[in-house]
This record gives sequence, C-alpha cells and structure tokens, in this order.
Amino acid sequence: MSDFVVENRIWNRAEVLPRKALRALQLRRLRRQLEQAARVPFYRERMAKAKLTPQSLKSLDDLRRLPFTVKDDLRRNYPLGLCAVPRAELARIHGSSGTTGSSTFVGYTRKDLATWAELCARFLTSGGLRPEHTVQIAFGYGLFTGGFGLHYGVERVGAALIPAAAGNTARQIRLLRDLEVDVLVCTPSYALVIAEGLAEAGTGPHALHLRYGHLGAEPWTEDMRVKIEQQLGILAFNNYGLSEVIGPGVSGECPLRNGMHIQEDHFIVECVNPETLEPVAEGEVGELVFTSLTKEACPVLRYRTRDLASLNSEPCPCGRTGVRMSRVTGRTDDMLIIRGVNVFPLQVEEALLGVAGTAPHYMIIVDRPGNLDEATVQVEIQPGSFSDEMRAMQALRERIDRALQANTGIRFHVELVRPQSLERHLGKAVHVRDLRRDKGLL
Ligand code: DLL
Repeated sequence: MSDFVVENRIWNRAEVLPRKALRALQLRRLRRQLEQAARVPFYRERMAKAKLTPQSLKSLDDLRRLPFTVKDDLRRNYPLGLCAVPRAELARIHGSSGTTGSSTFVGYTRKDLATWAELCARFLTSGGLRPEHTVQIAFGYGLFTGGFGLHYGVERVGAALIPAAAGNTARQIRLLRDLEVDVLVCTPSYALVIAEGLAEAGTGPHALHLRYGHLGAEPWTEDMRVKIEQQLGILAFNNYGLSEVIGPGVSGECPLRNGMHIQEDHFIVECVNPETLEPVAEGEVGELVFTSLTKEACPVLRYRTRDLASLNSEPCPCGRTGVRMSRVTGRTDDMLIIRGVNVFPLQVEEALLGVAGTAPHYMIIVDRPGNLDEATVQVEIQPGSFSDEMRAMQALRERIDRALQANTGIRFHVELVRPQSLERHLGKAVHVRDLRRDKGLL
C-alpha cells in the first residue's frame, strides 16, 4: 500500500531541484537579495560593519557573518523603515498579529505578491488541492496574512474560492454543506469550532463533501489533527509562515505529512540555540531563523522567528528536496516559567488530548498569590463525559492531573468546566492568562 495519503502532485519543478543545484541557486539569489537589502540603511550599515558585500559573498556560510534581525528591529523602523523600494512600488501592506507587543507592517510589490501566490499554490497542491475543487477560506481577511495569502494561492491553482472569512460558524457550515466545499482553510482551532457546530446541528461529517483541510497560523498537535480529521471527515495538512518573512507559504506538508518542506529556493533556514545563538545539531529543537532570497519590498536577513522546531534534511520519498521542519513545539516567548520549571502550552494540550473524555478546549491560568506560583488548567469535558456523579468526575480529574504532571513536571489545579463554557476563537486561539504579568510580577 502506498504511504501517500493523496496523489503526489508537484506544482513546480523547483520543489524537487537536486540539493546541489538548490544550494547554487540559493547562493546566486542571496547575492541579489543582499543587493536589494543594501538599499535599506539598516541592512546597509550591518553589511558594512561585517565587511560583507554581494560580490564578496563566496558561500552560503558567509551569511552567518551578519547579525540576526529581531522583531524589535522592525519596531524601531516602524512603520516601513525596512522597505527596500520606493513607496510607489508597493502593491499591498499587511500587518503582523501584534499578539506580543505593538504590531509591525510588511510591504509587498506586485512581484512579491506573485511569488507569495506561487508559494501557497505549491503547498496547497501538495496537500491535494486540484483546480476542480471548491475551497472555503475561513481565515480573517485583513491585515493578517492568512486570508489574502491563501486566497491568491487558491486562485493560482485555479480552484473555485469562497472567501467566507472567519466567524459566523452557522453560516460556515451552511456554505460548506450547500456549496459542496472540498477544502477548508482556517486555523486548527477554528476547524474544531466548526466541527463542534456541526455536531451541535445534529449532523456529522457525512453531511459535508469536505476532503481536505489546510490548517496553520498557530501551534497544534498530532492528537488535535486526529480529532479534527475524525470530526470533519477530512485529511488535515499543516502549513507554516509568518508575516515578517512573507506570510503563509514558508513551508507546508507533502502527502507524507511527516514535517513541512521549507521552500528553500525562496528562503534560507537556520536553526539555532536561542540562548547561545549557535546552530543546533540536525534533529534538535532550536529557534528557526529565516533569510528571504527573492523579496523586493521587505527583504529580511537572518530573522529570528522565536518559533521552536527541529529540521530534518533526510531525503523525503515525495521527491521534494526542501528540508523539513517539525511542528512548531512552542515559541521562545510563550514559554511559561512556573516555579522555576519551563512549560510550553502545547505540552499541556498534548497531555489533555491524551485523556479520554476531555475536549481540546482549555485555558492555563498562572498566578502568584504569595511567594509561590500557582497554575490552574481549566479544561472542558466532552458533552457525553459530563456526569453528575462526583466519583466519576473525581476520577477524570485525577487522570488529567497525572497526565499533566507526567508531561510538564509540575502540578496544576485541574478545574473541569462544562462543555462550551470556554471562549471560542475565530483566529488564533488564546490558551494562557498570566496574572503575574498583569500584576507586574514578571
Ligand atoms: O500566522 C501566517 C500564516 C497564515 C501561516 C495562515 C499559516 C497559515 P503571523 O500572524 O505573522 O503569520 O504569525 C506568525 O504564527 O511565528 C508561528 O508562531 C505561528 N504559526 C504560523 N503557522 C504555524 C503552524 C501567520 N503551522 C506566527 N504551526 C509564527 C505553528 C504557526 N505555529
């Protein structure tokens, strides 16, 4: 039996370029990208300090002579100080989500928009999208890059598109059903909200025509994938990107769904230890750092994403030669330190999803009422698992307690809450409330 979950169709031969040719292409493109970046005073000064010019760049390793670029550099150059083209050449401006501080902008030329559509078309195709399909986009349309990014990718493939945008779950379900939609595009957490709405309406996936989901923009786990696939009757594919680098389209899964192929003909990736900033060994988790190779408006050199993942450069049976990144296991800035122990929200999610009877909706609340941190997890239980019997609920709470302790190393207060009682999110889900921060203790 084939290992492929969908027919392995390649959108662009660039995806299967032999590594040697790919490296040569990267070097040529990097020289051009440095020329473009040198139009920006910020990068020009850095290149001068490192005594690096596009002509003196001899190998890809030379890139490491340049310092990293961080989010604060973008903030300091607010709003468009890192733009390499005259204002008149901009065709679109998007914004980053601004979840961790003030938002920043990123500009695109016409050519950048065409590149972006191409990159999205590639991962959509590798995840089963065909021109004859109908796609519903339930991402926010706006400054967020999810809606428009995927929109033009779907158009590039030639499929029919329903720009539903996020929200109004009942209408999403009506559209999915009445228009016989094949492919759903949204965040994994919103896919679950739609699945829940479907169950509430008393129907299941059989009422829909859905085959595939292209989900991204937030961290999710394998268990969550299983839940989404069961509840919506689809194959769910993961895709990754960030607005500072281009938006969605930086990487996406192939039909083997064992890591996301980075589109290395357009981006150079590094994986570094976030403390020492030295490269980590292959397969080890580190912070991803990207350098763009073909951007006109806003080239980025060695941009630190704060996303933690590992890289795998083993050849993939699908033939794509781009190195694969693992799921993002967390962000350096969403790591919680609770009583001295490092905890990522995704570790909590993993533990919860492993316990039968819990729903994948939870909220972590951290506080420091006296000298010690206290952590609580509110977790919804599945409608069928709610019991008036104290003993049954106590046993469930203990199972969750043990799973959390095993996965995170710390004890949480576990609060079981009724189905549907936690807030639902249309875009990126919010899973943490850190009251220590609100109190100025961090
Ligand atoms: O979320 C771009 C995007 C849109 C990607 C739609 C995929 C689909 P930002 O709003 O700038 O851009 O947020 C970027 O979201 O640094 C990651 O922390 C997180 N993220 C994005 N995709 C994934 C994913 C878009 N597949 C930030 N898994 C990134 C885990 C993801 N985290």
